[in-house]
Amino acid sequence: MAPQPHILQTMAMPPRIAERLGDRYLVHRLFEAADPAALLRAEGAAIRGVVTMGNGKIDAALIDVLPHLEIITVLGVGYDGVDVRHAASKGVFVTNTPDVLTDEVANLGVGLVLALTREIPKGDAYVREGRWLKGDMPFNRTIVNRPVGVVGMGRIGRATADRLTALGARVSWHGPRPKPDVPYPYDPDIEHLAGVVDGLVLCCPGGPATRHLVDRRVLAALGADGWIVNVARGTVIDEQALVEALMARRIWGAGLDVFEFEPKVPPELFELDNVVLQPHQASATHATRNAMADLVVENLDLHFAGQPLKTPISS
Ligand code: 8YV
Repeated sequence: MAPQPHILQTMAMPPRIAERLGDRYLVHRLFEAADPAALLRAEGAAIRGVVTMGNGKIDAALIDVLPHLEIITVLGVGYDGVDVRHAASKGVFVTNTPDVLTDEVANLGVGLVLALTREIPKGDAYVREGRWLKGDMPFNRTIVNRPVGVVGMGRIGRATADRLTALGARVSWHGPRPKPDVPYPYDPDIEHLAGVVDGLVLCCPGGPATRHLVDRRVLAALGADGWIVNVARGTVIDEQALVEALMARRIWGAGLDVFEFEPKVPPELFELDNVVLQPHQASATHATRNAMADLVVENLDLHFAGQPLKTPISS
């Protein structure tokens, strides 16, 4: 029998991963190691595969202490934590989990748009606290027939745009380049887009190319009636600028599933009634996380069987 390939699991993950990796792999759990550096010294040369999460950091230094590494698998569609170029330079494959989470992430994004504009958490508190007995809750905002901007028109952006359209919004979008198959109007300038829509929904990849894409200028263009929803990466927004704009009511509200320094969330946000917060939950349903785990395992199995990968990332 061929020896079991050694796999390094860098972060805590749903039990499905451990169950599915079963007895075919020898899994080393870096996140549980009392001395991670000692684990890497002892086992580094044996490791052939890495399993990490979308927000997991696999940098050049880690890749370099794993001289026989062949594949990095990311449980997530975003792989901004992985130094893909360095991996490629060492002949290491990288895979992610696209498609299986698209609908789920788009659903949460649209859920945040509705929770924010229709003030669902506020309404819940209004009922629980008995305030309804004293009078009706004030009216809230609509997206029906209103302009909404989607930033990033990959799979998740497109699914989000389609859902917003079904709900009655008039969608236009921004990304690095126009796409001929997208039926929504394209705006090459995010600051301009922010100035003509009620709100922006961020669905783009993270990483250096989109770091602080939403900066003070974009927030100023959104204006005091504008809102923003982020299911992309916390790094896409200048978080400090966002907090200041929300506190000063220079923008109307924000629905945030992701943050710049997760799981740390700026405490100022906890005091604000114009934000809806989520702990990076967009793909986190049982069914979708199981499908993501299965895709990670499928890619590993294919690789170690000498077959082409199902969802490779090309750097
Ligand atoms: C997960 C994500 O929260 O897919 C992504 O890029 O951010 C989320 O689906 C994360 O990857 C945990 O695995």
